[in-house]
Amino acid sequence: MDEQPDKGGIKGSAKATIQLPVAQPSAKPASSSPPNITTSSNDPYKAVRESLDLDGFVVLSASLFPSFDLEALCAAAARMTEAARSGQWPYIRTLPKQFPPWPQDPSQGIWGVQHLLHPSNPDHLTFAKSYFDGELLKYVAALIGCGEEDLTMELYNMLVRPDQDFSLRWHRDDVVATATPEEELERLKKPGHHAQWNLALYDDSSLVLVPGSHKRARTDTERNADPYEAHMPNQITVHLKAGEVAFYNNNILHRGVYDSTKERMTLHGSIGTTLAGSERARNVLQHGVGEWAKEYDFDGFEPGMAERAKKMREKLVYMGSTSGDVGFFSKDE
Ligand SMILES: O=C(O)CCC(=O)C(=O)O
Ligand SMILES: [Fe+2]
Repeated sequence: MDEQPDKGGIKGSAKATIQLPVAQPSAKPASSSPPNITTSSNDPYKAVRESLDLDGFVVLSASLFPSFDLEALCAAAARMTEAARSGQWPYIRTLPKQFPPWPQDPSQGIWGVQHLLHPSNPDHLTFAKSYFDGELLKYVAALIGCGEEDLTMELYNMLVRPDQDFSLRWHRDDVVATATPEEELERLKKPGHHAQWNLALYDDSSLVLVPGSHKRARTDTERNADPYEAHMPNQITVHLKAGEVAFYNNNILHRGVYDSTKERMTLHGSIGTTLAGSERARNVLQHGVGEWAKEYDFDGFEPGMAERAKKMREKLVYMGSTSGDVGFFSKDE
């Protein structure tokens, strides 16, 4: 039963989680995610931003998002995963590839399902309700440091249990492994201009990261470590209970470690801002979202959400139409 999603609400068990305005102390072992809320602010959005800036990740309790319909999301996620595994949904992350583009052949198994908001997905509206959720967007704008009117639609994908154990190497999403320390720092000191999150529909302990590494170049140990090093100094595993949301800086040093015996359906989203100009174009458009965003319709949305979503979609379409050929972050890996 512990793999069933909960319904939000205040949860005494959400140890590593922000229960704003006061964090719960952690009773988990040191290798778990620590309680990383700073309580210097009474403004919950600001407090979450401080934690993200300091540690490079922050875990939010399910109780902060009461409008997420976890039951509907779980049912839709199960249908999508089934379609993806059986070759009926072509947008997939396939083993053993780490980065886009992924071949559309699921025969070696999948670890992700792409484009949950694609208009041809019969469940796209269910996913859209969580992506364009009013409260989520407030956190996203606060974390990016922009107004809600500046938000840009980006990606909504799902990370799922592979059929065999699989892992991603240590990486930063937008700094290549061959970067010199100077190049790393140069990139890391620029604002990220987006927010990225994992919303777990089942308990999920797949994301491993080194807190604070989003602000510094790799140490010699990190640089020279095996790409799949199981015990990087100071690494932690982010433990999410179903319904919890982890925001993380996508340039934190991190990896995914996937257990084929444990169900995983974790919604993996990102939202950007017009402040980014064309900086986010490659990271976003390499996933192919530019190809269908234009066709996205808002039938069935409640009016407030439709209005927000339309504005966010327009900005994505604009980015696609002005960016030309963006290429890929790491095409052959
Ligand atoms: O599985 C995860 O949560 C992390 C995935 C990841 O690092 C990536 O897709 O770049
Ligand atoms: Fe990543």
